[in-house]
Amino acid sequence: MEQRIFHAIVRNPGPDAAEGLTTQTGAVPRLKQLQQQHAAYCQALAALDVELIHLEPAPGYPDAYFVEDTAVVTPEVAVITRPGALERRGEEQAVAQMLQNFRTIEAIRSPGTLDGGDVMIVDRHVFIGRSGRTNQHGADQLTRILTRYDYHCTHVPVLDSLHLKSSVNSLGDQQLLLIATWADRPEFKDYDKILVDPSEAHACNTLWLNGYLIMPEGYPQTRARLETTGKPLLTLATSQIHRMDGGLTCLSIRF
Ligand code: CIR
Repeated sequence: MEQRIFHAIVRNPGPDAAEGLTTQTGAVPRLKQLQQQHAAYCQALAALDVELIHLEPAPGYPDAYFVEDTAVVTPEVAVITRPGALERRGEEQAVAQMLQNFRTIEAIRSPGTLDGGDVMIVDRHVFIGRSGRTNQHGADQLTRILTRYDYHCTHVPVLDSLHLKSSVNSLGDQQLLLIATWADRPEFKDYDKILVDPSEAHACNTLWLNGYLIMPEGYPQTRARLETTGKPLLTLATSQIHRMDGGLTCLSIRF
């Protein structure tokens, strides 16, 4: 069943937003265009009846606009993360302060590390990526917390991408969008699947929100496959965000 999203925390990209962590070796992101793409994203969410909560940029934290990594929010609880990249540790503080207005707060503690990009919630089932950012302690702590709220957690080794949600996302109705190389992974055997060709890997990071699918522009093969869902489809430019290893889910915390 779809969870209606009422709020989204977003954080405007600051003047240093193009200087964050990235594994992309191509061109350096253009700051102005990156900020425009972020603004268009915010507008798209607002048009889907989501109330935006804007946090100020965090000086010294160029990746802070990828807010998704700093908290995992369910209808019952907000779990503040301990980001896996040392450079990003501290971004979570302003997010925690804001979320305490909405939810009971829990937190991932040392030696645990966890990025929200490694957490995919599908109804009462939570998939937790064990990645370069999320360690076993972090995954175990989140499992313990969410089990108390009646969620069932599955750990998923992520060896070939930054985060779990770089490679798989929920489309609702028991359907997942996932990278074709993961098609036979046992963790996802109970779901219907739409596969993304590795040549369009970035399109895996499609956001299902209030009945709509929001996908990155420029991925025609994946777009054609997503059209078969019958769900209304929006596309957004993400070229500069992608240069920083980010995608559409990373830019907000939705609840
Ligand atoms: C980082 O490397 O942490 C950022 N440049 C990108 C984070 C993307 N976040 C996400 O996929 N949830």
